[in-house]
Amino acid sequence: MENTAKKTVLSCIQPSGMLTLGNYLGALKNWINMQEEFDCTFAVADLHAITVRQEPAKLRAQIHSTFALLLALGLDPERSTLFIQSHVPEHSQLAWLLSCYTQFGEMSRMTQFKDKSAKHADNVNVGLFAYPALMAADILLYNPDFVPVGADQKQHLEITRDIANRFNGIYGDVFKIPEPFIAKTGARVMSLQDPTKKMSKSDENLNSWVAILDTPDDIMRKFKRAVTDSEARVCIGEEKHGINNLIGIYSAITGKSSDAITAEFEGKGYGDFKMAVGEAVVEELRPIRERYEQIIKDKKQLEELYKAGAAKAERTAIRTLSKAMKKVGFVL
Ligand code: ATP
Ligand code: LTN
Repeated sequence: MENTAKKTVLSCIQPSGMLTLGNYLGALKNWINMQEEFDCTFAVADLHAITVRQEPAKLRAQIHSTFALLLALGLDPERSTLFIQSHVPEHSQLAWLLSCYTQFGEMSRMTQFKDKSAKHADNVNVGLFAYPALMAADILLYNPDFVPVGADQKQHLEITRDIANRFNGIYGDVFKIPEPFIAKTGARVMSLQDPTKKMSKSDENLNSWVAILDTPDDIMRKFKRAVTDSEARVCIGEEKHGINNLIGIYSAITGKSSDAITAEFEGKGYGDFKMAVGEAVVEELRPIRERYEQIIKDKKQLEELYKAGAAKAERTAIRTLSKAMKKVGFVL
């Protein structure tokens, strides 16, 4: 039974490629922990993914695989609501409403829009610009208390709060004002090849990032090749970006402090340390990959789960959308 006393959580992830160790440590691992304490709703944000050009067959496969991965990670469809964004049309409908309460000027300040329009200069479409209104709709439909995201999404959370406050200011209390929830550990995993940049699945250097579904051999090879420095001492240091990053990853997985890690590798070389980090990552990801391989095989079961998830999500979404539409003056 649903426990109405529990605080609520909502988050989404785009199906825009292979999810990385950065996505896992920065976002997804938190989702799993939050299931214990909160009433959670998580979605695959496929509508957001088409703000950059996607190949249809590939997009379809990625939506399936991202949903399967959420299950493999341990998100439980009995306990949490798991669905695919485009299956709940209220997201697009509320996004349109909210876009009429969002100013061109405030939208123009979004740094993700600036970054992505520079990266995709041949396709600076209106959807890419209006992206935060859709994200605000994703959130406000479910009245969550908390929205767990990586640090890069904070600005989108702030605009969501501004839009909600503006709407409530005109029409009364329609939307709950959500709080961002940003993890302390693993919030920023860096590239293994250039540890001054964040680990990103869109990085062309395949050795720079680890996919959650990489094989143990691939993971070990990438860690063995990870860029470090010439000091050969495993400790945090201002200029030791590579080692700092490896310590951060090892710490996020094992729960050990950086001092404990330094003590553990005293007198040992970087080679040993890289092997240990690689092995810790392999063991952390192994059960996820094994479960994923089972889950992705059963398309029928997957379909049943995402359909049931959408039906459950839509019950809440319809309620919020109707309330907002009524307030604006639509005939329902
Ligand atoms: P890209 O790497 O293609 O720029 P992305 O992985 O940053 O995309 P999303 O898939 O939208 O973009 O990210 C999903 C979540 O993972 C977000 O909450 C984001 O903050 C988090 N995240 C992404 N990369 C990292 C990273 N290197 N370290 C920590 N968290 C990350
Ligand atoms: N923009 C987010 C993905 C996203 C999201 C959301 C996150 C879409 N809708 C609603 C939290 C809540 C991203 O790029 N990580």
